[in-house]
Amino acid sequence: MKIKKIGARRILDSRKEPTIEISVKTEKGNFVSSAPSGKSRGRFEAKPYAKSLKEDISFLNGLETEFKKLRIEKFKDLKEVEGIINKKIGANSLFALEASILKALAAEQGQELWQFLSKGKPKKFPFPIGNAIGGGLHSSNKKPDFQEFLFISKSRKFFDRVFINKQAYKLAGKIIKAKTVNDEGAWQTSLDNEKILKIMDEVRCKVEERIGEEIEIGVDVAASTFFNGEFYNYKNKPQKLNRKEQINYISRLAEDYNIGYIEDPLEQEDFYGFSELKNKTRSLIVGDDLTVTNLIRLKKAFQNKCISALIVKPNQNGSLLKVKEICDYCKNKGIAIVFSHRSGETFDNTIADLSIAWKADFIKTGIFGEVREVKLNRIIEIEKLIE
Ligand code: 2PG
Ligand code: MG
Repeated sequence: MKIKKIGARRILDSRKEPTIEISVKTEKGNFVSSAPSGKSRGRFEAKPYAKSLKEDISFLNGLETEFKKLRIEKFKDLKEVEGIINKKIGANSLFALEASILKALAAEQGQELWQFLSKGKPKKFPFPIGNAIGGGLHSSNKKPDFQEFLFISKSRKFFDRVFINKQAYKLAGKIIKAKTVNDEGAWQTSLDNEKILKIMDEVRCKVEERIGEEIEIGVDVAASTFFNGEFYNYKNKPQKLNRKEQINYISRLAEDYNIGYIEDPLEQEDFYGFSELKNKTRSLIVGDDLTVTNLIRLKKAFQNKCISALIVKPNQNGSLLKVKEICDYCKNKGIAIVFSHRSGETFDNTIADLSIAWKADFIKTGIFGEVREVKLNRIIEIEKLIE
């Protein structure tokens, strides 16, 4: 495949904050991708831009001659692209660039992106993890300390899973009499963690009773966002917990409210705390800020038996070659893969195709709001296509 032109520009994400969009022009057309951006960003995640968005854009727009010389035919040829880039742009820019190139490559072969990146038809579809009630850095005013209260429908078909998560979301909103949503489309409330968990558990039981299908509840504690270096400093309700107390608190909540999925229950440097908690509970213990889509941190988390699932945010890393390596490592070691959106999103649906191609177990991409739904709808479209 020959690249005719690369165009980088600034667009606004769902939070109206600037992000990067990159188009790759080939004989087959123009292929566009954009990168999202996080708010509760892990301290160890790769920088979104080398120096600034503006400088990444002008660097990319100046590479026309180098890209014109390239011949790329397969996924592994992204190595050539990364050679040209030579670490001169940040993770957001690299992700958007590689995603556009892969879309162009797939089109060159008359394939969908997920098809190009995998062999054969998908045998399974990820379980969608939907943010129903929000707190922490993603919400405003008096709010719960945990960042996300999640529903995970375990229905057989992806289409039904999305529908059931939405039913649970609506019911939860009704019970808490929610009026506003946060930047991820999750309901905002001033209730505390435990009151919300009680309601989530109630909704779970009602939905299971009505629909006759299993639905799980989960939380993203995002514990680093309220850890002050010594204590977990809760504001609603106020409590200061040390490491040991935090582990006991989370494992008690998991037991009392049947929480099946717990993301970032401890701060991003406490590998041993993660493994202590994992020993104490049957819930899935998920690394996000701990592991930041980075193979070295993932290996450390595996060696210390910290996690049973990994959040994969491609723009936390940038290189899709590395993201694939991370997915392969997880498959090898029996760690579940959770592809994830960011709180500031765009209409790009690349993660939907990646989650299918690289056999993710879950996809966390919200319930409500167009930028979230495009990703779910893309997977529904793939499911219909192969039926
Ligand atoms: C998270 C994400 C997405 P952010 O912590 O899992 O929900 O948040 O994009 O702000 O990092
Ligand atoms: Mg998280």
